[in-house]
Amino acid sequence: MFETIIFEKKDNVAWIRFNRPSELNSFTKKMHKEIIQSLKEVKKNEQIRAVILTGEGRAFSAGQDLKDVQEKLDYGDYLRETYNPLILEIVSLEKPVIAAVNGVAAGAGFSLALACDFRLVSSRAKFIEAFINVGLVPDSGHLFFLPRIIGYAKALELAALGGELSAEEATKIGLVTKLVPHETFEEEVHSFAKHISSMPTKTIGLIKKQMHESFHSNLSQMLEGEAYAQQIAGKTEDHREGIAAFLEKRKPNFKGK
Ligand code: T3D
Repeated sequence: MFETIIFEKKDNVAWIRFNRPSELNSFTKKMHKEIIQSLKEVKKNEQIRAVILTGEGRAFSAGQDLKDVQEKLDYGDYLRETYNPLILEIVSLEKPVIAAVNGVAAGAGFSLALACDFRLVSSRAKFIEAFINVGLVPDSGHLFFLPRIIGYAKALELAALGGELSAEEATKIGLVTKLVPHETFEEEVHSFAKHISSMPTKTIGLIKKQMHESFHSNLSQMLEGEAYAQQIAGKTEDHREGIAAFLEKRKPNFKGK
């Protein structure tokens, strides 16, 4: 069905695998369309309670396909048409999105990992600030997420001066949810996602939404935002199940609704 990605579902978890390994999963227009289409499927399918983005072969993604870029006249228009909708699709999805960074993540590949909610990182992965090497500004939300995740000083240093981070360095500066030995990467990613997908995922979606709101809200607006989200969470089956399980001294069985 898809040409540039593999889309699979297993145990309430969707896997979106970038599938252009000989070009290190660099992004083309077609790939953007297919990733967005699969994320829309994740959004509407109630059985899917978490999604993993990862790469086939040795890379997560080397960013924009540089062979594709030559013919483009206006990069701004291209971003508006491709990367920007993709990043907004990830951020607005009220389900946990996991970047399983299996190998190199460069340029917009790095940006995509930043836009995800959690980053599980193989010991073989590295993050490369490729933009400045080709005279470009980091895009696809890079300048939004990086300072928020690791702080302004380090983010500016990386974005403006370039360079790369090993998986260990990225872990030290707080970029990584979990560093995983490459040999057991796939299993550990799946078990992490399976665990998240058994949590009150509707509430995780609400938390994610409110946390993004916090970036452009004052305290009063956030207090109201939290009250609004709590109103919804308080009416979920998962909340009732959580209370019942506590009182009955058993493990809760959450359904994500
Ligand atoms: O509007 C806009 O379009 C602007 C948006 C820009 C967003 C961006 O992402 S800008 C940054 C683009 N990305 C890069 O500049 C990274 C380019 N790639 C590299 O620097 C290196 O490939 C890596 C450091 C990521 C990995 O190096 P290495 O030595 O492990 O692999 P390699 O030999 O360089 O690459 C293997 C193959 O993948 C090779 O093809 P070949 O020679 O075997 O036929 C190489 O050409 C291809 N490849 C790697 N990256 C890209 C790519 N092909 C197209 N586009 C790529 N980005």
